Amino acid sequence: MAERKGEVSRKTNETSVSVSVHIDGIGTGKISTGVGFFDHMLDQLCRHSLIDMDIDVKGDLHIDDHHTVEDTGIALGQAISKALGDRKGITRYASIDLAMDETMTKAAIDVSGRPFLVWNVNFSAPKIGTFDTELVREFFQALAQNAGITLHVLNHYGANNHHIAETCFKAVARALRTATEVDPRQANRIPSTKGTLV
Ligand SMILES: [Mn+2]
Repeated sequence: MAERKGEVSRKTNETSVSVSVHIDGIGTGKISTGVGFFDHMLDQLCRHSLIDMDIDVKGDLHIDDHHTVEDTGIALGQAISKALGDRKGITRYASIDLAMDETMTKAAIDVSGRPFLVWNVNFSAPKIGTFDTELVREFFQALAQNAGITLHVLNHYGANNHHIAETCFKAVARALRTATEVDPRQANRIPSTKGTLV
């Protein structure tokens, strides 16, 4: 199997984003978006998916974090889709209920080629520090759309908004890890009766 790596550079009037990923990595990389809390969340995504990620973003943070977060999701999704290629051999489906202190969040993924986000997560405050909590959904919407994955995220319960956000990233990371891993029982086959996942 060819190395599952993908690179994307995307430049607009609002942001300049470069992303490279290696699906079969060990969860290391250099992540810098200029938004501290978002870097912390992307570090979780990288570490727990075991997908190596280098992410460098220069965005119009003098306006707010919105364009930076959304465009990172777009470029990261595109890089993952490129790295997966024809998606041959992947496990395809995965889900996890992820606990962190008082919070529990489910992520369920189908690496289907069909972009879809179901988002059932509510925050009790508009901000975590200076970060807008509504941007968590914006990120995953952009990621699902551009990676070509069906993604459901459900927060069962939780009190602390930092924990609620962090469990979303960690749960998606763990589900993405399993769903994109090669299944040795069907390593040379597209996991679809239709014969294609792109
Ligand atoms: Mn944290």
